[in-house]
Amino acid sequence: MTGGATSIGTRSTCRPIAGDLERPDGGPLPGHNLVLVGWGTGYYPPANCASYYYWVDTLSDPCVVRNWNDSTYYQPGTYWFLVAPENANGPILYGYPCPMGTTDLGNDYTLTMTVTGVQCETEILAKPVAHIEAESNCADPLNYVDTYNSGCDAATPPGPVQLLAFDAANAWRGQTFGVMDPNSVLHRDYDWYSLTVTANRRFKVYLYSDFPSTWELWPANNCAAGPIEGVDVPPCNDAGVFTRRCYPAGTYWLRVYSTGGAQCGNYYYLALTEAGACSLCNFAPGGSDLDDPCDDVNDYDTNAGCDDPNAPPPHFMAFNCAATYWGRIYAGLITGEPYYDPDWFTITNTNTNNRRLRLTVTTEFLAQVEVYLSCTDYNAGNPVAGLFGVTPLLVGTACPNTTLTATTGAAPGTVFYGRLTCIDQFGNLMTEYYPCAKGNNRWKIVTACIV
Ligand SMILES: [Ca+2]
Ligand SMILES: [Ca+2]
Ligand SMILES: [Ca+2]
Ligand SMILES: [Ca+2]
Repeated sequence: MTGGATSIGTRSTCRPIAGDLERPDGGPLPGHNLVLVGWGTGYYPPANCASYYYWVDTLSDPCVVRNWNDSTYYQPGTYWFLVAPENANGPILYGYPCPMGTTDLGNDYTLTMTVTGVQCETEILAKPVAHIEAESNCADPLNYVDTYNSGCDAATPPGPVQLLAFDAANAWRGQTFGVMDPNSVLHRDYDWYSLTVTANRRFKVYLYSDFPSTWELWPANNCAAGPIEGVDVPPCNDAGVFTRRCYPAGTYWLRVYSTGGAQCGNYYYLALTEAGACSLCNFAPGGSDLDDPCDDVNDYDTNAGCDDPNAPPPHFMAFNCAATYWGRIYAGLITGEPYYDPDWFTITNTNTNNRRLRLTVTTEFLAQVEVYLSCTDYNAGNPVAGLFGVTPLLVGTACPNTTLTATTGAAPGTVFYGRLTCIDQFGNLMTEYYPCAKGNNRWKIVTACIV
C-alpha cells in the first residue's frame, strides 16, 4: 500500500463464481457476511487466515457505494483482500453468470482504496532527550537476545532495566521492532524502565512513537505479578496519557513495546510528565451486592444484555427506580483471546407520571455508561439523550465517578436498558488489564427517577 487513492479492484477476468470464492490460502471461507475481506502478511495483522485476524468484513448492496474506514495502522507489508458475492444470508453461488455473448447480467464492480500515511519520525527525532537507548537489534531481529533492558522479558528474568526519571528533561529516545517470522509469530523488542514516586502520584506516560505502541506499569522486581495497568497508544500521539491509577510511593517498572508489527529501528520518545498528588480509590460498596460473578475463566455472563442474546437468561439485571447496586466487570484474556464483561441492567419507570432517569456511577476503573430504550436503539447507536457518558480520569480523582441525567421525561412504564463497560484513556473498550484476580473492577450505580 502507498498513500493516496488507488483503484485496486475491477473485474478484469470473468471466471465462474465458485472459482472466485477462495481465500488466498485456499482455506474455507468465513461463515458470515462479506463482500470485502482482508488478510495481511509480513506485519500485523499477521499472515493468518483465522477469523480472528480479519480486519475487513463489510457487505454492500448492488449499486450502493459503501464506504468503510479502518483505524488499524498498517506497517509496510503485503495485505490480501477478497471480494465475493454475498448477501445477508451468506455466499451467493448462483445468479451472476459471466457475460453470455452480448448479454451481460451484471457482475462488474469497482473498488477504490485510499491510504492515509502516518509518519512522525522526523518530529520524534527533533525532540530533545537526555538518554538515547543504546540497543542495536536490527542485524537479526528474529534471534535477538536482549541483555540491555530486557526486564521481565529476559531469558532469565529479571534482566536489566533503565532508569526513567520524571519530567521531559529526562526523556529517552528508544528504538524497537515487531517482526513476524515465517510461522506468523511476532518477535518484539521489549524495553523496560524503572521509575520511583515518593508519595501518592498520578502522572502522564508520554509515549510518542512512529508505530502503534503499548506501555504497561508493573510492580518493580516482581515479574510474576504481571502488569498493574497498560494502554495501547496510537502512532504519532504527541501527548502524554495519565495513568488510570493513583500510585502509592514506591518503585515501578514500565514496559514499552510495539502493539503490532514495527519496522526494525522505529523510534519512540518516552517521558514521564505532569506528576500530581492524588488520592487512592478506596471504593465503598453500598446497596445491593448483585449476583454478578467475575468469571474470566468461562465467561459466564447472566447480564450480557443486548451484547449477547445467547448468554444465559435473564440477560439484564433488574434495577429499581431509587436504589443502589454494585457489581464487577472484567477485561482480560480467556485462553489467549480478548474478552470483556458488559453489564446490562433495566429500570422501569413505575411512577404514574413522566420521569427522567438519573444515574450516579462510581467505579474503580474508567467506565462508559449508556442507556437505550431498546436493543435496536443500542445497535443503531441511539442512546437516550443525556444518558451517555464516562467516568472521567482527573489527576486528583479518588474513584472515577459521574452523574448522568436524561434531558426529557419518559412516560410511565418506559423500560430503560443500561450498559456499563470498561474503557481506556482513549475511550476504547478494554479487553485487557482487568482480570478478576487483580480486583479494581467494582462499580456502583445509584438510580433515581426524577421529575
Ligand atoms: Ca529497544
Ligand atoms: Ca529491549
Ligand atoms: Ca459483571
Ligand atoms: Ca456482564
